[in-house]
Parts: sequence; structure tokens; C-alpha cells
Amino acid sequence: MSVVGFDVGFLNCYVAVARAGGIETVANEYSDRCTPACVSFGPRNRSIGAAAKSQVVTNCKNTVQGFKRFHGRAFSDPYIQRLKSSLVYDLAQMPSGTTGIKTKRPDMEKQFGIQFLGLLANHSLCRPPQVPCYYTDAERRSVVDAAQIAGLNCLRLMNETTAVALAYGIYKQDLPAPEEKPRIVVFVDIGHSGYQTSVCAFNKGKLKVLATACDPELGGKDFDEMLVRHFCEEFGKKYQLDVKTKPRALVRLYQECEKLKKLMSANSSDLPLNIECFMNDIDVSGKLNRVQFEEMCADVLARVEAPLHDLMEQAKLKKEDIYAVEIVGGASRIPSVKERISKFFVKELSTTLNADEAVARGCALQCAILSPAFKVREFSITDAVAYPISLKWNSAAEEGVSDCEVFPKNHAAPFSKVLTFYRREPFSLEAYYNTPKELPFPDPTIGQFVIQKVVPQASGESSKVKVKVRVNIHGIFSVSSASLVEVQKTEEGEEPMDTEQQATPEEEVIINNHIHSHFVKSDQPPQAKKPKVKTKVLELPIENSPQWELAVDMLNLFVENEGNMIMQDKLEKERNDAKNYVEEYVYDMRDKLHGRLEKFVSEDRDILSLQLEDTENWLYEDGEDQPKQQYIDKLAKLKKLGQPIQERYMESEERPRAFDDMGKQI
Ligand code: ATP
Ligand code: K
Ligand code: MG
Repeated sequence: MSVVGFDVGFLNCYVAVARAGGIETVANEYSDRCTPACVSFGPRNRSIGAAAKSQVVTNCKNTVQGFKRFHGRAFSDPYIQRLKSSLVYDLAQMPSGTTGIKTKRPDMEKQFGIQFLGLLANHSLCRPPQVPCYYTDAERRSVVDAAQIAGLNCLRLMNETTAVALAYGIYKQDLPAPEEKPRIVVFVDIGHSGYQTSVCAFNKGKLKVLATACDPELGGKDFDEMLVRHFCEEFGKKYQLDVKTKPRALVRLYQECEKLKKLMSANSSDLPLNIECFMNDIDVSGKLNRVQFEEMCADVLARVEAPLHDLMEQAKLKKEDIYAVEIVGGASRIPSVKERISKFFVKELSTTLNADEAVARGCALQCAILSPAFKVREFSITDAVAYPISLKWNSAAEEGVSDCEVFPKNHAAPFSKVLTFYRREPFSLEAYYNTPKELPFPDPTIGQFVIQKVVPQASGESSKVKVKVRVNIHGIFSVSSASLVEVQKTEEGEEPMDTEQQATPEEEVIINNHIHSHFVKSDQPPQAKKPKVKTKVLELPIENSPQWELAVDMLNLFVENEGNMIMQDKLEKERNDAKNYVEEYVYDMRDKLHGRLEKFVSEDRDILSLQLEDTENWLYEDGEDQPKQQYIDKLAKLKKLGQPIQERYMESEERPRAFDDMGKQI
């Protein structure tokens, strides 16, 4: 068994594996540790990673990138609608209302993210994915579904900055003892699409996320965008080209601008941008230096500080409290970005972590900790709730709607709470984020949860209903159980026992519905204070409808589709391999016929030569696109001619050796 950490970025994916010796970031089939987050749909099969990325220009309408941000989003979401116009491929509304993509083949209209994450995961043989800390409930659930579709056992969905914090803390030998003042470290991750930051408190063997802040729409791509805009304008004037009208040209310009941006991180001099045959057979060229670049990106750069302010404010920390500021993510290499962060904290930034691999490595470490197959140093991680979660319900006393905040912002997670209601009939709870302005989403709904089969006590009084709500290890909210306490009769006897076992920290909350809708925290279970009664606890069914939930039948359909597509990809690969074997044989035999096999061919030489030539021509014409069996048959036919020649050669090679051996024996 292996456990793997998986960082699916907007642009790049990294995979780290836990091995006996430690954590290792693994390379893909191109010996590259970075796999592009890219899937390309061909007429018959899909290409993934680097193979897909190479089709960004040639198959631009069916090559999908940047799908990380489509998880759990309604098609009508303004964010999606805004992005839609800037994408080369088409988006579509899925039957469930979520976002999907359109590809050339109608049978391949797939739900975003959900399918692709699985693909990438399988492709890179990985296990648990990570998500940005700013992901909402629906986005997280979508990623967990994706892992399931890919047949992965997702041990924990990890917040990216928390994974980085773990990668930082677990190897540190000099952390303060548990009772000492913790070491406070800020982590900043600026990737291609998003900017996240967290502040964590470290003590020996543990870390606690104190606060997180982010700008989900600030990253490397915004700098690319500025460059693209600049060159579109310049080429418009200089060459009278309207780049925006040609998706292919636009995609190429994006690629070149990204390269230029990276070069600019290391050079402050003028740098060229040249593209041959860019549009209408015109070669284009331009140049830029870092000062100009920073000028045109002034608006983007101005957004770097806001999340840092927010972070410090939430954690109620002063800059002097910060021990170190660790930065990761590709775009953290942009000098002016670094400068601004450093200036804010009045501190040199630390780059002790691998900027590209830290997230994946942290995820792999977490998995190794969670997996019984690995012995890892004990390290406890307490994450934080990103957005405050509230519940609302219809008040029993017909006073209208009541609500309460169950998990305030930055509340520890995972965590469970038990809420106590007094009810005589089934009731429903609606969970929602109570700060809609903070959300990257317009819809604050988390879901609807109906507590079923609630009945009054035999006496006619309201029943005590205990509802357990929690934020689980993935950061997902759920109503995990509900029970009704049935008072049977007053009697001397044993206390009702709470036999529930709970791995996550838990807290009991009483909702006093008769008086007001606020809740009281009690240190002791309320039963302890009551006279001794015999009670029976009945488990109640809960009807769960989280927002944008993938229905079970849809999930099954996706699993089936994924299986079919994997099969299709496999068949297509076998077909291509069969074709390649024919091609290889043709070239190999032709060389050998003029080389070491030359002496062993007689009249069969011409027949074989002719056959090889015919086959080569066939491969480029009728044979270019044939079923697998055709290639197999072709190869067999050639081998039938080639085999006797090769046998004669082998025989002559063996003969002198046999004599030698006999000589030695004598
Ligand atoms: P996200 O975290 O937003 O999902 P990601 O994880 O895919 O995205 P990263 O791999 O961390 O993103 O970073 C990719 C970004 O970093 C790209 O925009 C890339 O151009 C940029 N980048 C990488 N190296 C450099 C560099 N030397 N200078 C400037 N930018 C760079
Ligand atoms: K990444
Ligand atoms: Mg990233």
C-alpha cells in the first residue's frame, strides 16, 4: 500500500509519496516532477498532463485547463459566466445545474473538475487531493466526489496552506515546548489562479491554524493577462492584427507571455518576445523590461497587501509576533510580489520550503500520519473553519425563524457539536454561510437537513432531540446524527449512558427553543442534573441535501463513464502501440537487411524488402488509421518473412560458440 499527497494546482500538479526513507516528490513519464493540469479530448481518447498540454494550440477547443475552480459551482455563478467569455473551450450547464464543459464529441460532455481531477489522479497514481483554504462546502464535496470517481480513497482533503505548514513544522526540532509560547509563522502561497495566506501557531508536535485570508482571484495568471493585453495592443498597432479573433494565436501569446514573465523574475534588462507565423503568416516581435512590467501590473500588485492586513487583523497579532514568513507557489517568485510582502511584515521572507512541491509533500505527510502502515512522528493538526457557518430553523413556538452561528470563523476543525432541541414533530435545519460577502460564491447555502421521525413523548410533551453537527476532516459540514431521548418512566436506576465515541473534539450546545433562539454552552451533559429516569435513545433518520450535491445515480453514472473512458483510452493506446510495433519493425528490419543480416538473405531478400516498403507506404496512407488487429496481422506477415533470416543469423552466431564450449570441455 502506498499513500500519496496530491497537489492539483490550477496550472500544475505535483505528487509526493511517503516512503520508508521520507517524502519524495515523484516524476511523471517525462521525468518531470511537474505535471500540467491539462486534459485534451481527441476523437477517440484523452491525453493527460504533458501530452495534453502539447495540444493546447493544435486542439485548443477540446483541451481543458484551469478546471480546478469549477468544482461545485453553479453554471449561473457570475464567476463562471465571467470566465466563460475568456475561455477557448466551451462551458455548459449540467443537468444538476453545475458547470460542465462541451467537447467536440457529444458523448464526452462532462462535468468539470469531477472528471478531470480523477483523471489526473489516476494518471499520477495518487491518493489524497488538496484544496485551497478558501474552498467552500460545495467545492470540497465536489473534489471528494472526484476522488471517488477516480477510485481513490481520499484520506483527507487538506487546505493547501495547512499542508505547507505541516511540511514546515514536522521536521523542526526546535519548536517551543507545549506549555511555552507558540512559534507564530505566516505562510503565503501564490499560485497561478489564487493567493492564500495563513498564520499558524507551532509547538512541539502540533500546529494550529489561527486564521486564513485570501484573494482567490490573484495569481500568476493575472500577470500573464496584463502582458497579453499589452502585446495585443502593441501588435494591433504595429501589425494591424486583431489577436482576440484567433483563439490559436491568443493561446500562443499566453504561452509566450508566461515565459516572458518568468524570465523577468531573473532579469531586469530588456527581454524579447518573438513569435513566428503568429497570425496571417506574420512574424511578430516585441520587448519589455521589468520596470515596464511592474508599471502595467500596478493594479494587480496593489492587491497583494489586503489579505495580509485581513490575516493579521483576524489573528489579532502584531508584526513583531511573527517568527517567519514562508512563501511558496510559482508566482511568489515575482520580485515585486516578494518585495511587497516583505515590506508589509518588515521582514526578510523565508524560502526554506520547495516553492512548487511543498503542498504535495505536506499532503503526503498527512497521509502517512493517518495511515496505519506508516510510522511517523506524532504531529497534531488543528485547522480552521474558513467561513462562519450558521443554522436556521423554524422555531417550535411559532415565533418564526430562529438561527445561530454554530461554527464561527476560524473555529477549530475538524469538530463536532451536539445541539439539543425540544420538538414534537420532524423539523428541518438549513445550514448556510452567514457572511455572504466574504464568499467567492454568490450562494451562501450549504444545505438542507431534515430530522425525521420526531414524535412527542408519551406524555404529550416535546421530545428532547440531540443533533450532532460537524465540520469533518475534509472541512465539509454535515449533520452527522440525530437522536430522540424517550423518557420511559421515572425510576431509581442507572444514568443514561452516552456511549458515543468520537475521534474529533466535541462540544455540547443546548438550544433553548422555548425562550430564545440563542444557545448556551454547557460544561456538563444536561442529563446529569435531572432526576434519575429511564430513557431510551432512538436514532433518527436524517434527510441530507447539501447544495449542488451530486446525486448517487449521477455519481454512479460518472464512475461508469470514467471506467468506460479509461477502457477507451487503454484500447486506443493498444491500437497505437500495435501500429508503432509495425513501424518499428519496418525500420529495424530495413537497417538490418543492409547490416548484419545481409549475408543471410537469399532470394527472400527482395520479397521482404518489397514488403517492408509496401508496409511503410501503407502506414502513411490506408494504414494510418486501422483497427488494432490489422496492425497485428501486418506485423505477423512481415515476421513470417523475416523470421527465417533471423534464425539463420542466430544459428551462425551460436555455431562457433558451441565449438568453443566443446573445446573447453576437452
Ligand atoms: P493554484 O495554486 O492557483 O491552483 P498552481 O498551484 O497550479 O495554481 P503554481 O504551480 O504554484 O500554481 O504556480 C504557477 C504560476 O507561477 C504560473 O503563473 C507561473 O507562470 C508562475 N511562475 C512560475 N515560476 C515563476 C517565476 N520564476 N517567475 C514568475 N512567475 C513564475
Ligand atoms: K501546484
Ligand atoms: Mg497551488
